[in-house]
Amino acid sequence: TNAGRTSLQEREALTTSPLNHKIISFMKKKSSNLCLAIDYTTTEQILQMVEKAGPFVVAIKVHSDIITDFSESFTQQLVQLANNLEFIIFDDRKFADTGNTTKLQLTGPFKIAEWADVVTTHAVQGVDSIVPVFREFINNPAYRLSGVLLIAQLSTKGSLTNIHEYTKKAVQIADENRDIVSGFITQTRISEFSDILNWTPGVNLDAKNDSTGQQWRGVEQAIEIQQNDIVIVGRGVTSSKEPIQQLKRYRQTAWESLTKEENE
Ligand code: 6AU
Repeated sequence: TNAGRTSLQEREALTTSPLNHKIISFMKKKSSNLCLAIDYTTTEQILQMVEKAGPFVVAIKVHSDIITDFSESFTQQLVQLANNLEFIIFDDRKFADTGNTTKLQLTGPFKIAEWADVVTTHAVQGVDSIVPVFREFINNPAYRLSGVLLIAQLSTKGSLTNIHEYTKKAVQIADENRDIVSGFITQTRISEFSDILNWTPGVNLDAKNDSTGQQWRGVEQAIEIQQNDIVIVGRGVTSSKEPIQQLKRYRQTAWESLTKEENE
């Protein structure tokens, strides 16, 4: 059930993050709480999928470091599509190093801070190596980067984020820095602050796991029971023979789950 869930309207009123305002406006406009993870390795494959999928999602997630022909022309086209089709660009870089190294990675050959709206960071390196670095980029209008998603829980089997107080400590970093941490990567809702959005990977309607540690569950579990906001779907769509048909199926199921209580 969705009992206790803060409605999208309430969240919109609570959040001060311009990024979350943008995301929530896309959610309402598109009736979608879906982020598509496109883990293809060529720019042509990715851009073709983005053109078709863009209208149905609020975010497109890529891994810039798996793209074999990554180029500035690719990110220019991606930005243009994001502006036209109204989705946010998410580079799932998972930073986890000293603040200085993170800074160099954000501006390095991929120039991530210039084209990504949001990136992921681990919490393992500690608050002082995360917050000041991202704040510098996010507050600088020369960069597109406008928020960070903190990894509080991983979807993988045996993940060490389950150990002791790891998640609790990660949540504390986010709660105290909500001007830059706009969301979590998590399996279940973990913060009392309703302005932080909960993005959840590990969703597949037809399979339970892959051969390398990924664990999937359905949309009802992820949204209604575990109280997440945004579903991140990858291979459930991208490995399918009819990806856009599947995308529409995930979008409808996820949106119905999110808005169930409001519609009852
Ligand atoms: O549905 P899949 O397994 O094909 O794709 C899931 C996507 C992949 C992962 O790199 C990513 O989500 N992911 C993350 C993220 C988003 O940070 C964290 C996690 O715990 N599990 C996970 O699968 O692109």
